[in-house]
Amino acid sequence: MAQPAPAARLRIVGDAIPNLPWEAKPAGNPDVVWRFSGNPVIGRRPLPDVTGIYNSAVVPWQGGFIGVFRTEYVTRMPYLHVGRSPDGIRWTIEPKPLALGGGDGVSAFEYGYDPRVVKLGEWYYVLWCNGYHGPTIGMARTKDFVAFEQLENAFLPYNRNGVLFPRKIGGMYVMLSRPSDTGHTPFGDIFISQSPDLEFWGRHRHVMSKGGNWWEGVKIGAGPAPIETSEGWLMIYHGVCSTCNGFAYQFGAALLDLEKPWIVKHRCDRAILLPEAPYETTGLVPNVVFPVAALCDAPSGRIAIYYGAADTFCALAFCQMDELVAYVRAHDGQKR
Ligand code: BMA
Repeated sequence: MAQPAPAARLRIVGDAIPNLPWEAKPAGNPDVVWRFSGNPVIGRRPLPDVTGIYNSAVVPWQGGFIGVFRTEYVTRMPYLHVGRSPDGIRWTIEPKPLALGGGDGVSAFEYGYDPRVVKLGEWYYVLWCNGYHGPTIGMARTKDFVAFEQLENAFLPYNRNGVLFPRKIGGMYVMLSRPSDTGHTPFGDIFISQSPDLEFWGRHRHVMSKGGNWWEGVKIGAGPAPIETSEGWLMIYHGVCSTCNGFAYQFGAALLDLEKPWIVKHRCDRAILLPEAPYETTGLVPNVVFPVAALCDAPSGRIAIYYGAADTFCALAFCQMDELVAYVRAHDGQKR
């Protein structure tokens, strides 16, 4: 199969994050994504009555970092807590869940997990898997990470992995998601929807199917907010396969068309991070790496990926944008 021509000089749209948590790739490491040597950044039993904090979203904030963290209690119910860090590595997590106000109360909050945080204009939008007669996509917005105004749920149940693009496209807000059912089932393609106002969503289109490759044969779900580059939107996602010991989760990567992001330009045929480290293979759910946030220092192309490990820990991995984009193009399996 003919390989695409090498990318011209890559342009990344985004801010500078000079204090991005970062560690250079260890000499001799052949992989395109590498782990932080200080992992996990949040370990077991981080708060009283909490089994673990994982699958959590981080953004730069006032010279440091802030985030919304999936905090799982000893009841095994997940809630959302705000956390703060001077360096993106040492975290102080608030002991109580964030308080949602606003709305008419109908969207409710039964439980919340797998948050994403996206800055769009003056607001930080928080999306999460919201318990509302089954999982759907909950949304709130904040300017200060103290007061959170809850918005309407984006979709009917059941849906997971709601991920907002960091800018409007064609004048519309755009969200990736995975229509689902009530359980952990083989039901899992990525779709895209558009909205003029972040309340009414339509123009639902298919983006990518599960099963492009064995490692993502069961389901796929969008991870961090896509990053805009001259080669398209970089979408890091999770791909799930079935083993004789249950599901295993790994990272995948694809490039979506800039103006029509339901068109997949390139899709990497192999996983870019697999569960291998002890904190990824041992925990409440073994063999899970689940990417949730990717901070990119646009001038240097350095990317720090926050991911959940084994449904127990928060961990960090790194990659370099130009290297990752070249890797995705070089290993495009042509599956969509
Ligand atoms: C998914 C979600 C994630 C979790 C993963 C592995 O369905 O519940 O939060 O990390 O399963 O258990």
